[in-house]
Amino acid sequence: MERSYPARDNSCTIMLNERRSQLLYPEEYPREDPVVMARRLGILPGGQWKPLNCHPLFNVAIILPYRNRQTQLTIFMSYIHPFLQAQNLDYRIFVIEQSPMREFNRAKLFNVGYAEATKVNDFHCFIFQDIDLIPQNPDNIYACTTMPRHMSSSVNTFRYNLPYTGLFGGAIALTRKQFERVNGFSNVFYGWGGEDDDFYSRLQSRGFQITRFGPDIAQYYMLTHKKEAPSSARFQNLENSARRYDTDGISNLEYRVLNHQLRPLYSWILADV
Ligand code: NGS
Repeated sequence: MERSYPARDNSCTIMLNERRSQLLYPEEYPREDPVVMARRLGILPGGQWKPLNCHPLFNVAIILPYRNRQTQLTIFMSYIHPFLQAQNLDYRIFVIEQSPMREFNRAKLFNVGYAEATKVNDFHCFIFQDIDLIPQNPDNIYACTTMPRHMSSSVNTFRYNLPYTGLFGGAIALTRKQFERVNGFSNVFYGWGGEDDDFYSRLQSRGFQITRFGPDIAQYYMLTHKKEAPSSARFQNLENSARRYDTDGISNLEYRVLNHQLRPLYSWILADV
């Protein structure tokens, strides 16, 4: 059964439908050769798409930090494009891969994604998310709201419960303005954990309230992987995080782009951070 909201002008409508049951097991989602899939779905090089028969209401950059998770990346891409197209968004997907050697820095890769995306388009909205998280409900719109939104508040690995109120990890949506207002993410969180808590306290310090959709809409399926060992520096970084809000973030972001390619399903950027 399909429902849609009427458009007064030629703005795109957002189709809401009942496809949930088909989407429950993303690991079994049919995978296709990327070139064939891009051609079939009309995706432009670099993973860009927009509806052609109406004016899209949202212009969104999806930023995915990445290292060494090829299978997850493949599953994510084959799943997410049809999902986003059903929402009639104008979107582009950026995969920001961290070069080897240093520990993974998820937050800094988000900052790099923001900086690189901003160079190529005036995106209104940014989704920052992990590639192991698959949105299960097609009504979970990949666009921005007036408040920063925690999108993945209901994940199967937590039995679809929110573990703590201040959790702002997994998948989040912020307008460019909201993101810039808090100076982006901290750059100092190398290794697992804490960077999302730091980001949440940045938002609070600037008076932002966050929002979440209901748990039925915010459902995600987490692709299985080995759990990382938490970083020992994370608590110390969190302790003095307030001192760094203005000086540590997109304001002092330094990195080198080692390589970049417009791949069929996403823009790939290899960065040394
Ligand atoms: C907290 C971490 C967050 C993390 C959250 C959920 O403990 O970075 O767990 O992690 N904070 C610290 O370590 C200070 S999860 O269970 O999803 O892997 O996002």
